[in-house]
Amino acid sequence: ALTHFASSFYTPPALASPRRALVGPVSSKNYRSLPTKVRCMVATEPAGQIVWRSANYQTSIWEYDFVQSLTSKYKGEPYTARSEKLKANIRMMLANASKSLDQLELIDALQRLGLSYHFVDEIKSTLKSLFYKNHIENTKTVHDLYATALEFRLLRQHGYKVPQEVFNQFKDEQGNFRTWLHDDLKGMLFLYEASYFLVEGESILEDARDFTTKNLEKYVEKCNPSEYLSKMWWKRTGLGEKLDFARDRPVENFLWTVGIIFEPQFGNCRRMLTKVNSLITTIDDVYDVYGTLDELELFTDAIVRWDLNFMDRLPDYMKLCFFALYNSVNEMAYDILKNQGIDILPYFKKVWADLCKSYLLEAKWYFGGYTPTLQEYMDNAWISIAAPVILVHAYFYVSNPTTEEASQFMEEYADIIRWSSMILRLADDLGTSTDELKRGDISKSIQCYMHEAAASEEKASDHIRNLIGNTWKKINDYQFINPHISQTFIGIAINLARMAQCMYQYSYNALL
Ligand code: 0FV
Ligand code: MN
Ligand code: MN
Ligand code: MN
Ligand code: MN
Repeated sequence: ALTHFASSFYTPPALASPRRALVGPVSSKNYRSLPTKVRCMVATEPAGQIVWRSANYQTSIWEYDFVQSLTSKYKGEPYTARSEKLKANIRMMLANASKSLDQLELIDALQRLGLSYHFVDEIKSTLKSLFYKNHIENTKTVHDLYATALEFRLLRQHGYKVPQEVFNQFKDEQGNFRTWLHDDLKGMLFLYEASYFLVEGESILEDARDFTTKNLEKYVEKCNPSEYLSKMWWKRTGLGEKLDFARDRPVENFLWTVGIIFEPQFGNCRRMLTKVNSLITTIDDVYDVYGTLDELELFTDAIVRWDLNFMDRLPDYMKLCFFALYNSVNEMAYDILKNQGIDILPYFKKVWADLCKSYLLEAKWYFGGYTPTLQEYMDNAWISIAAPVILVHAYFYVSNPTTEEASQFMEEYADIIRWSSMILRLADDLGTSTDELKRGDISKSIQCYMHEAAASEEKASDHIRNLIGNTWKKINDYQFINPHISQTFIGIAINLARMAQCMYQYSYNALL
């Protein structure tokens, strides 16, 4: 009996015995010309017969003639002469370096760049004289940890067995590495690398490796408290794999955050917003694509109550989303409580509940076949685009407000949040509504306006673009009227709107 990977890969009668074609020598040409469908098939036969499968690989894109045609313009003159000149310069630098540390650093750089093979002899003689000076004649020079470790490593790499005891000077009376070394990051890193050149029985180097590993890890954690937590966070939620109807787009979600705030010191904010965006897009798809109205009512209720006890009423796929959202948002709020000492969970809960309520209203419109007026639509849609969720999360990751400032924020910033949200909504509608309607979704701003004003799609799109333009005027004015308000936050709100226009410029469907 033939078993197929998928019934659609049905074997055409003419090739009903594809194994025959493969018995005996088969030229690659014949093999390639077999129809793709046949190659996808697995044949399982009673014992003794051939079982044949194929990975269905594409044929090579590297045609022989193409590979042969590749050349490099860097061959021959003037590049040969230039490279000889540069090599001579390096030899001079190595010979003329006044300090041994300069020589060592140069050798290290050449090795790391993969260029040291040009200077084998020079490097050899430099290290030889260094070894004799420092370890045979024992001319005492005081080195810090970094220089000692660098010299130790390079000499060992090149076959000189420098004794491990050179590191004893960095230990205290009890034989432990001195605690002040913790702050010498560069020294730590170089000692760590040096420690890998140990041989059997060299316990000083073993200790060095443990000591530096522990402290370097601590340092990384201190710089980036959530680095470990966020790494593949998305994979750990399982949402990408388990919810096949939903978007699985962590990279695109990250790209948005780079547009929202790019400066290096806000890396943590970007990591958190990537999580937020991933949760938003997944839950949006639950409401727009997959959930029945009954299920969506239950889900909304569970989110509004923010209560795990309501989870058992949900279907399994919703349990997964609910639990992921609940854990992730609680964890973010916990982070802020721990690091900044304020409890902002109520604000997070509120924006997520508002979002789900706005999603539910849209679902009701959809299942009821209702087309609202543009105004009625927009009163809900600036929330359902999720910008308030994004912006409220962002606020707490870029500022360090007191409890009082935090509660003021929710009122004082309402306008700028609303305008930024409107632009995101309108730009998203311009970019996504055609496909959304095809898929089965509610009327978006364009369609609401077409319905209400009996306008053509073109006229309606113009109207929406006008609304975007008018909203920009308000945003621009806001900065003049409210000079006391956090510039960083206003920057985020503005950038979200700018990013929306950038992302949806050519319709966003290729990305989402
Ligand atoms: C867009 O999806 C979407 F989910 C956005 C813009 C929310 C924020 C997410 C990121 C910034 C990544 P879709 O067009 O399906 O949203 P609607 O609200 O139209 O269903
Ligand atoms: Mn998927
Ligand atoms: Mn959607
Ligand atoms: Mn939606
Ligand atoms: Mn949309």
